[in-house]
Amino acid sequence: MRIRLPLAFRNLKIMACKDTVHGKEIMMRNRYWLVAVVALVVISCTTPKEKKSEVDALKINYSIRSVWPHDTEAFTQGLVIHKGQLYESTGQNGTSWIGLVDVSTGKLDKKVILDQRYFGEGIDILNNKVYQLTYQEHTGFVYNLKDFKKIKEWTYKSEGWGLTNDGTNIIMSDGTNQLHFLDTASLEIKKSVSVTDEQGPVKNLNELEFIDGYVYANVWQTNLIVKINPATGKVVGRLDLTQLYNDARNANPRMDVLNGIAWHPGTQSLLVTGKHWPHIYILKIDMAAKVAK
Ligand SMILES: [Ca+2]
Repeated sequence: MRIRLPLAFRNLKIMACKDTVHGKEIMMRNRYWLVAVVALVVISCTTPKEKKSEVDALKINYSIRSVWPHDTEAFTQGLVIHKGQLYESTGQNGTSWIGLVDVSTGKLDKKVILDQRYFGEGIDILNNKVYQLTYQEHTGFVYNLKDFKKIKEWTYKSEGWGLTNDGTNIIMSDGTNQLHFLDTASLEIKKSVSVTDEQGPVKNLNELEFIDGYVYANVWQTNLIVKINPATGKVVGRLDLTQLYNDARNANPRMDVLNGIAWHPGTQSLLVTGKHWPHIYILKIDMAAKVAK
């Protein structure tokens, strides 16, 4: 790439080379100019690329419809709406529960309180049953939705992170870039899909939500929710919620990462929150896939 220096730079460079009396000074000046020219070349070559990468072709646009309160005591792991009611699961040993959320206060009517040896993770509701994962205990629980009585436990080899369903299968994340599709009766893994984007595997897939044929997953320790084609594992959209993270941090400096996605079919809204966040944000999002299925 040919770099054309500004006229002032070219003239100064010639002046420095003409000075043959103070040789040491010339060397120092030449070094300064070498640094300046290298810096100019670096800036000239990298700035356009950096600007280009800032524009995410997969960006999902959103707007905030409303803001609900959220319990800042809740170390949110799972969020799901079922028949118009909002349920939340929380984590950490000793504070892991499943509750029905009072959306006017954010407080949970606790239905399940896990023994403190379990670190609760994601939940999902399908066919009047509630499914719950634990983090590193390799154990999942199934409850009757009606009374939250435990009806089953199952085990799995991986860690347990997030849950959702596609109407037929339970879909599970485990902190890798894999989505596992479980049979609802046996809870055996029927198939797994590797999630990738332009850069390769997308690891740390966490809380999940199945919306209109796609799996949405928030990526742990980022402000991103990725939209995934479950048939191919390809990421077809990215929702950057840095603005909401900053808003939540300003309201509660003790807050933790983004976690918690629920779809409200009645209002076609996406509910998002995070661990110890003081708010649940109700979003309208652009539902169009950004690339072909
Ligand atoms: Ca969810």
